[in-house]
Amino acid sequence: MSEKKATAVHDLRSAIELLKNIKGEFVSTDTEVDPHAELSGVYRYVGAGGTCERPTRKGPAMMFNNVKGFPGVRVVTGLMSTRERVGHLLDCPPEKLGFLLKDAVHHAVAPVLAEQAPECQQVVHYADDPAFDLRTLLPAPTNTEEDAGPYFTMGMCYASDPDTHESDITIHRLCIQSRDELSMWLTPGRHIDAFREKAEKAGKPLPISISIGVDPAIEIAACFEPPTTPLGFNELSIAGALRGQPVELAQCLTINERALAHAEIVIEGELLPNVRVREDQNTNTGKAMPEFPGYTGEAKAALPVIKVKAVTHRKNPILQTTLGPSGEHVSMAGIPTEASILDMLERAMPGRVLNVNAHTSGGGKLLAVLQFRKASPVDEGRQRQAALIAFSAFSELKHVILVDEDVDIFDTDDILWAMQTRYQGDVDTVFIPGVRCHPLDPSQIPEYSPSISQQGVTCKTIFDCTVPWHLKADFERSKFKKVDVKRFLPDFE
Ligand SMILES: [Mn+2]
Repeated sequence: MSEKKATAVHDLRSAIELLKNIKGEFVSTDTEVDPHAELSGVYRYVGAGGTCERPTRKGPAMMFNNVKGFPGVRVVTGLMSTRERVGHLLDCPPEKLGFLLKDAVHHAVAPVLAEQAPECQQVVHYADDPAFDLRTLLPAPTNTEEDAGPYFTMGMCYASDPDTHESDITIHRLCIQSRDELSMWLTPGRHIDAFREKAEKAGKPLPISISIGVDPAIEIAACFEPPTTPLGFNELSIAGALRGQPVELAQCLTINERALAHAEIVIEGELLPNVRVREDQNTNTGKAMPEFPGYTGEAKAALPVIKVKAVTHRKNPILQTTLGPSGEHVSMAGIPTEASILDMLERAMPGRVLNVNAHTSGGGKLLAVLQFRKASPVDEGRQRQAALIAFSAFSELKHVILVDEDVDIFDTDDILWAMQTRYQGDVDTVFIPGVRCHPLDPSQIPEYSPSISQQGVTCKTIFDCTVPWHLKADFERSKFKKVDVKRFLPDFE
């Protein structure tokens, strides 16, 4: 589907090269940009999309070649901010990406230690050097004027169970707190938090590496969650399956942990036991950074701290970043969500659910649209069972919209058409109140609804926009003649 094969992609630079060869997928600027609020402000207009404040749009990935105060470090953002671009990067039709990832989970290829000297260690900065300062070394963007500080938003955090040595990779929000400290927010239940708690109970620090700027296959694989990837499942093995070759790791220089050998930048550090910081201690803004639901998250009062021991990087490194509410989050969170739902549904009721879209409006987490084919009278009602299974496959899902096989689930107009003509609110809405969901949805608070006992609890809801089986004949779409448009417009695609 692309002029250059995505299988040649093995790191950030080869991914960027691929995009440069596809019309409309990549732009860059040499104009100086301030990483404080300006860089994200620019990309909001250029290509963020997603749940960002309007005006925004679906647009190209963007490289900033001239970052104010940071000569020698470029910043790239929006690499995966459209589903079409992810399709190019993984060499897969956009509507089939969920299936691609589902299959990759079942063909896991474990990572290996790189044989050559790792590219990510071409340049080394040790934190015990008095001149070391994260704040002047790396242009982590402050995404809006009211953020708690500069954030690494695309850090692949890699840590291991202190007892079993099983490893996990996840993306977490990391705020620079001082010359050698980062705060880390771990949503409850995340696997690295389980490792951290174990180490903390033993009074020990937990080694952690943060790899920034890697193959997009790794960035998407890192976003899988249980039950698809249970505790102990190294998500790097999914990236290995996607590329047909193992992800290469590098032994860190100052900690007993590994990092991604082809990363642009690696931060080595330790999660300290029994140390907490207030996320906005340096700015007192009360806010953290823009998050996937389209709102700026509140600064947390007490977060674990990473004491940084070294930063290593490639020559002329590229710092990769993302906007929390952008379409990039939808790709990274949503496509693994689709894979998880498809996987469980295929085992539970093969052939009924044709496809799933973890829709942009929910950041890839809150809303899933299921395309269901009723094949016989007893399939009536099974579409709602499919929705219940989707909630089980991905616990942060809040809403499921069910549509029939003749509705395009990647076309919001078509989804809403189904809701207008194949849905009656009083009989087609199923409420499941009092279920825990994702804490970043601001409506999930007791002040909002008497059925919400605590922040993060919600009313999960099924919107059944499928035609009841016995009425199917009354709901055929108008049948236009099938014609060859190229006879009339030769350039038509
Ligand atoms: Mn995990």
